[in-house]
Amino acid sequence: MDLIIKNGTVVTACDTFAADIGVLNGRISAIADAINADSKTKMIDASGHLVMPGGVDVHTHLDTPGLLADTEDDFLSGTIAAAHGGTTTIINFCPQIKGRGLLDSLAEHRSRADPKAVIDFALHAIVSDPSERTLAELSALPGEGVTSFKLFMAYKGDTMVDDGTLIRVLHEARANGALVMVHAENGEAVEYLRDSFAGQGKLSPRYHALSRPPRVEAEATARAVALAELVGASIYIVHVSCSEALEEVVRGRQRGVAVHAETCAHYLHITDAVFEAPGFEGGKYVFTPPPRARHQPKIIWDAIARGDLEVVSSDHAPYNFHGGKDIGRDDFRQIPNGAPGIEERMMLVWQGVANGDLSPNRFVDLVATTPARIFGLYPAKGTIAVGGDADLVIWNPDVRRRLTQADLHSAVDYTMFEGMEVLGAPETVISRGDIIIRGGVFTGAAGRGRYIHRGTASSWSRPAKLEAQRS
Ligand code: DUC
Ligand code: ZN
Ligand code: ZN
Repeated sequence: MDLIIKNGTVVTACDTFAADIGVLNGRISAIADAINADSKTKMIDASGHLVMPGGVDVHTHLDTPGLLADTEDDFLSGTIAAAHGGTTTIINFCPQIKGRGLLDSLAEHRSRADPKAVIDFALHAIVSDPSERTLAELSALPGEGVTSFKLFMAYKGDTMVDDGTLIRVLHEARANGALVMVHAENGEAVEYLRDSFAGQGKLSPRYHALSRPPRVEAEATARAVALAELVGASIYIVHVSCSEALEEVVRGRQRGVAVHAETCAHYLHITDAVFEAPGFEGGKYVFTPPPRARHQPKIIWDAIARGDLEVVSSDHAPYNFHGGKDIGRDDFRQIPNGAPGIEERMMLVWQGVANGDLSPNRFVDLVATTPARIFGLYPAKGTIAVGGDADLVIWNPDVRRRLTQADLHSAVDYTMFEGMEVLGAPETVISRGDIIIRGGVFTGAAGRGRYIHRGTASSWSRPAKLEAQRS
């Protein structure tokens, strides 16, 4: 064996047990009471620690050009930051380059990622220019390992698509075994509210939130679910932030629609109280959907504990505060939309375990197993099983850490969690058998991360009887 992790407590989405883990050629080759090393085998003593699957973050925006600014992290700084946080796989959104096709955009994005990524990565295709030519390319994407297509129901005049496009893409996705992901906000309603606040001279960051209230998210969520139902397709709602949208997800499932739904770590901790800070501080928290009212995080915590929300991702969209967000100091409409969190994500969700709201197994399910299953990465990723990739995080549940930008590894110049004390943090991170983080030090190399050719969803799908009725 190349590596043995001894004396740890193994935690998967279902089980917790004491075992040693043996690694050979990048894969888990043994899980047993006691595995003995020979003199050439590397050993890690995980006594007093938890050994969990490396995190799977299925919602990141590395190396992404934007209308107002480009994201700060490329695949090097972004994946190093992910690794420091315990994440060993990401799925990044591949933007459709204006005037170019999906396959072409994919090749371009790959060429930027391949030489830099330090952990394994896959891609989702954003469909923002739904010409006939673009739509004709959808069926070719699964052959490239891209089995999920993302559409925006907001951002009028930019990436927003109409219902007709959403229906066509759902149809193509169903035909090709792919999954449609939607940013669910009613873009027309957002435009109306933004214009009306701007017309009254209301231009500070809090109006970003006030122009995107929960009903805007809930209406689009209900519509997306209804359209998926009509087409007989599965759908994945990204970044659910509030009870109103959550209710629409649950209602759809009760009707038998195959609705997957994620939330993001910031909705568990950040509320619209951030807009009470003086000056332009609120600009740091301009992400979409926006920070919600103070009663909402508890609802989101309960939903991830119950399983109504199945995945917690980061939606890492890193724009600098200085020279980025502050372009919109005098007008919230000019603030680049998104925030960093790729490194903080797992520690933020672990606080639910620290507080007794989540079991360690539920934590693993939310941050690794279910995302891997929904997006066709399982069982190579997302669990600890013989034959799976040796992507592991050795977690110290007893360490206390104060989050601060100076200790984090994204290229962005702030964290939304500055000064927050967390209990529990990753100590050693292993990717395909390579120790890439040890004692807070990155020991991997640029370009060692591999592109993952994804399969289709391996989680629950439509019940066979319902499927038969519709075809
Ligand atoms: N939606 C995302 O998913 N990410 C960044 C910005 C946005 O609106
Ligand atoms: Zn979005
Ligand atoms: Zn996003």
